[in-house]
Amino acid sequence: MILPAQPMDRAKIARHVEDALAQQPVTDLHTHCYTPAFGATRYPGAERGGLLLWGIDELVTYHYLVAEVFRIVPDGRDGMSYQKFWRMSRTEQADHIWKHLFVERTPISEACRGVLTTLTRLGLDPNESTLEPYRRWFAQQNIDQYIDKVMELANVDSITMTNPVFDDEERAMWLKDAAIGDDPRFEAVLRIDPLLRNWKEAAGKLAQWGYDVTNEFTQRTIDQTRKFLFDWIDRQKAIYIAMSLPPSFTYPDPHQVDANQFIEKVLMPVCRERNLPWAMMIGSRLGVNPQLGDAGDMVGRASIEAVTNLCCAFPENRFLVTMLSRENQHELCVAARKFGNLMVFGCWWFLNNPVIIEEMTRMRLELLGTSFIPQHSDARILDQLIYKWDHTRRILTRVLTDKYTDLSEAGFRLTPEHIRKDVALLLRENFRNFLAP
Ligand code: RAT
Ligand code: ZN
Repeated sequence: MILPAQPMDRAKIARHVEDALAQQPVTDLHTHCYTPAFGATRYPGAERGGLLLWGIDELVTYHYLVAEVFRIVPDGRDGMSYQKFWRMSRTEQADHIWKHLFVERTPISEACRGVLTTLTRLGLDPNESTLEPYRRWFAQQNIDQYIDKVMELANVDSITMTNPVFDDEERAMWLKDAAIGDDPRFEAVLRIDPLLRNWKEAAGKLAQWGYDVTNEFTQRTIDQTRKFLFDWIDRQKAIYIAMSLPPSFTYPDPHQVDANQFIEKVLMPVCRERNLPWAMMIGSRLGVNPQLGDAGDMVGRASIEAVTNLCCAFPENRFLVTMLSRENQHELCVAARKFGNLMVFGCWWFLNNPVIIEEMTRMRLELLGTSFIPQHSDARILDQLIYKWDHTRRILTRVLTDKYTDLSEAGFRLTPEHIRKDVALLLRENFRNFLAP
């Protein structure tokens, strides 16, 4: 008779998991951070000098925190109003948020806690009553070296940008000098939401930019829209194409022939020709409260059929998918069991909270083994890479320790090498392999 393996002790498993997670660099597949060539926030003063946002005033005015401060000091109370807030300078907005969310209240929300973790990991005391000491510290940093420091603290080996070609400011920068994206620490992603959210308007823009495109899907329009995508994939050296889509997104859509045509005749062939995945981020209802700006978007439950129909109809294409509603997570996992061309990724936006990350990660491990990408940071402000990955690594430690303990108790001869291999898949290799199968 073969004797069952001696189970590895839980405390020992926890140590191996923690070490493996600390040592494994992350390839962060979705952020809103930019190379310094796009221009950066300037200190002192926290003036926006471009698209790379960093430093204390940006951290504190993150749109997740703007939403939270308007719960404490709502529009119309204590002389505050949406208009007044948006007229304030960035430093005034930051002071207002610091006072109400960090000094007068306990900063217990995940977005508040994130600022604290970031400051602490940078070696600063997060208990100051004003932002001035932090401002002085940030004013001494050189942005180029600071990127290295942040990447080292977060243990991130590559930052994937989001590059919305329909954003006028950003488009102009790429057109002026495509080398703007060339920085070995960053990779680009072609982001094209308007082509599905509003084809007619997007087609009008393409025509303005010199492509011979009309509203109708003639062969000429198809060819020229493809050319537009090829031009921008090449200019940006994009590693995938991304879109954020509303909860109502469906495929095929009986009411939106344009959207079906765009997917079938333009997007899928372009992705196939360039061997690029299409990242669908599904479930964002934009501008539910437009007065809140970026903070005014909402979540909505979406249809999983859109995903399964696409994976089935285009077996030669690859789909990176994240969904915003908690209610969609189980069916998205089940869909991934059916389609090898579907890669589930991240805990997006309102899901990026410990309680939900933990639940989603456990469910994904139980349904998909290690064949998914547990997280992306969605960092809009460079420094957030530190806390987003710190918090995620803590949760992964708990979840993986539990899972390996179960395995060990089931008789599996677990070694530190198994743990290292799995962690590498989850934090880096699954994404890299999906890009280049
Ligand atoms: O998480 C966010 O900051 C959102 O505002 C969005 O940027 C979202 O992640 C997106 O990429 O559309
Ligand atoms: Zn994002």
